[in-house]
Amino acid sequence: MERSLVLIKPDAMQRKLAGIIISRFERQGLKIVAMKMLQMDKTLAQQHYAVHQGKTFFNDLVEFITSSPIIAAVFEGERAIEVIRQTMGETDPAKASSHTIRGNSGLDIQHNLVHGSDSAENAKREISLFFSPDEILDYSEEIDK
Ligand code: IDP
Ligand code: MG
Repeated sequence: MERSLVLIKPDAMQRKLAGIIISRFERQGLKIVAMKMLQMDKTLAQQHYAVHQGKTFFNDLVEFITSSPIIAAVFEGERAIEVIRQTMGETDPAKASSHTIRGNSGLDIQHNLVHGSDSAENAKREISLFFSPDEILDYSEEIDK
């Protein structure tokens, strides 16, 4: 069982695509175990995107991700990291398959709607930036009538 951090980015919130994005991951059999809406500050953005520090697009990326509220969520399931990356599509919507979220609805490489962790190690690090352990809630997938 794996967990991945998903961010519904400012462009997705502004375009009212949050529900569709969440729904696509749920339909892949992934379970929401944490979720919150927040506006990221510069410190959190720089920590979250620390691997990109020094790149040409870093400052624009931090400015964009902090520009408006987002939804942060933890999805859990088998191969969750890979399933989410495949469902999102490639970073640049112009290169992503039209069957993916980014390929179908993303506008450009910055406005690509969604973040998903790219490895188990990064998922762990990213989840801990957004959620304390007691905000991650496990529950059965059986319907409890
Ligand atoms: P990912 O989101 O598919 O994992 P990364 O390479 O980790 O892609 O880049 C993080 C984010 O930075 C991307 O989702 C995108 O919003 C932004 N980004 C990446 N490359 C560029 C670029 O060349 N120009 C502008 N923004 C970029
Ligand atoms: Mg990445």
